[in-house]
Amino acid sequence: MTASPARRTLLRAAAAGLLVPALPLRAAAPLRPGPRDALIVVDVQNCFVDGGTLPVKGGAEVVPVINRIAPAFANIVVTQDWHTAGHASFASAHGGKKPFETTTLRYGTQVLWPDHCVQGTEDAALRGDLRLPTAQLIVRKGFHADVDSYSAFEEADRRTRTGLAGYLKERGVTTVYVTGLATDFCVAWTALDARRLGFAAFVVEDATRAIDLDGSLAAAWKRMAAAGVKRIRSADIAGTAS
Ligand code: VGL
Ligand code: ZN
Repeated sequence: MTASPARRTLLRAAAAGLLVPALPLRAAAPLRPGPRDALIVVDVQNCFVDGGTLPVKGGAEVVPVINRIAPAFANIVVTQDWHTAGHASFASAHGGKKPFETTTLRYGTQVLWPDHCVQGTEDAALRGDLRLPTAQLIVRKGFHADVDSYSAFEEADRRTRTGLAGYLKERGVTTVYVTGLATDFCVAWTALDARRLGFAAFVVEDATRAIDLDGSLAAAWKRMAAAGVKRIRSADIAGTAS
């Protein structure tokens, strides 16, 4: 049987790769974290949820998602934003400046924030409903009075390391799954530094929420995509469906 002209056109288009199936033929294989994978839970603290000093919209909603995926990971690292009182990232430390304005510090442009996550306060405590009994390390960051640190790996001066890369490498970790708050600041900087320091990096989108200052969320996703950070959802991780 010879193909009709219409069918021939269709076959040619298919051969040229012009026909995109309406639905994916199958879902991507589920991700199965193993001994070389680590979950990083960024800044899930009272300060970043409603009632805290720098609340991220929907911030508390990441907790059940993180609790659900955590049992899939043999390695879990938690971070805590941990500022001195009067920290250089606080607007209140710069006469005349208001939160969410910027200033120039020794190392470059710094967004100024409300006073938040001050060391030892209840505001800086991890959320009480986080269930991470197998977490092995808490990295505190932003504790140098004159340097901020969004990233869990390196402070904003881009010189001072937290030691996390060495810790992970020494333990054979090659891939990090980043979750927590906020997508466009501490999560993004952590994922970008992970890539720069030689790790594969996933961001679990539904386990994050953003501040989104002047388009910062879209900009962060763009930078992450360019750096090879993969954007996934918790349901992509095997055995963690809600
Ligand atoms: C963060 C702003 C200031 C964050 C921390 O955890 O994303 N954002 N400090
Ligand atoms: Zn901070």
